[in-house]
Amino acid sequence: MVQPETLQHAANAPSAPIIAVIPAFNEERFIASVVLKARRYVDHVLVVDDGSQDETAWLAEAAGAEVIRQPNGGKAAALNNGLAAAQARNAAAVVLLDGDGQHNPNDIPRLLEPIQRGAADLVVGSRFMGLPSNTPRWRIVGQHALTALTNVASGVPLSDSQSGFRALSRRALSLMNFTSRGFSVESEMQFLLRQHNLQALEVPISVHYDEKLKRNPFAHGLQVLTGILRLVGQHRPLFFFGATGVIAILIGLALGASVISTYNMYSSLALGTALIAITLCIIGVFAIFTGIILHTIRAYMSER
Ligand SMILES: Nc1nc2c(ncn2[C@@H]2O[C@H](COP(=O)(O)OP(=O)(O)OP(=O)(O)O)[C@@H](O)[C@H]2O)c(=O)[nH]1
Ligand SMILES: [Mg+2]
Repeated sequence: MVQPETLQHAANAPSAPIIAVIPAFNEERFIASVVLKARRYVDHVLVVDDGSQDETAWLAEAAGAEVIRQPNGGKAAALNNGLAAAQARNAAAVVLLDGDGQHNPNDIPRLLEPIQRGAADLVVGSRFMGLPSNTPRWRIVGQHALTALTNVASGVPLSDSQSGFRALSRRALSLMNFTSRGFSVESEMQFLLRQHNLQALEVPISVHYDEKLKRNPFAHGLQVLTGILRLVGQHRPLFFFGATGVIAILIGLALGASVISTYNMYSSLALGTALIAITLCIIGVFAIFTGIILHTIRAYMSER
């Protein structure tokens, strides 16, 4: 049964509501309790269900959520539509949380607080700020690796770049539109923070990993990794192509030096190595020029 104070909270919803957006795909075991608990802290809950084959949508609605149904397009597409719907409903702030029970809705006020006092545009619930959790150790290693890569690539440091439990200000809501497909969407937010000069903060959250694995963790990690590389090319081409070019040139020069020293010692030319060295230097120069051109185009487009 829906708690009376929950209904009262919804009835008193202000004209600019706080909205929770929950992407959910085949989450019938958890979605109703996540929605009910979230409703204690927000004015409206939007569940984005794209083609679940179970009772996710029905249960979410029965628990008091508005359900957006769409063809399956992955988590990023679900979030894009959920955030657009929240914006259309004039949201003052949005909380993103997962529908699989890993996030604790009781943490929602802690995420919203910095937004409500105007201290941040994006608040990330970090699993690595001291609160206890039963995250398996190997997952922690993977999460730290992806966080380190996202931090270096985006230039925005966070302790947990992969957490899906987040709160967004109205300003962030208007600027977050993801081009990622699937699970690199959290990393993309970090690139967008930098692009739009948004302020980020982290607060501690607890998480629960009691369920068995849903997908191959290596395939999942690889998908996020390729997503991050794509984002670097899109958002920081000078960094991406420039660094690649410099590395290629340095390797080419090292090989070239070894060709010269071999020639000086034995008077014999290592033709194969020399060709590789020259090719690497040419590729390096091209990469740097590509980075400069893409960077210039990007700067020109963002000025318009
Ligand atoms: N609408 C929608 N939701 C999705 C899709 N894929 C994942 N989700 C939801 O996004 C949330 C996070 O997805 P998970 O599969 O739990 O990803 P994760 O938490 O990184 O991985 P685990 O640690 O294995 O749980 C959950 O609520 C999922 O139901 C999708 O294609 N469409
Ligand atoms: Mg999950």
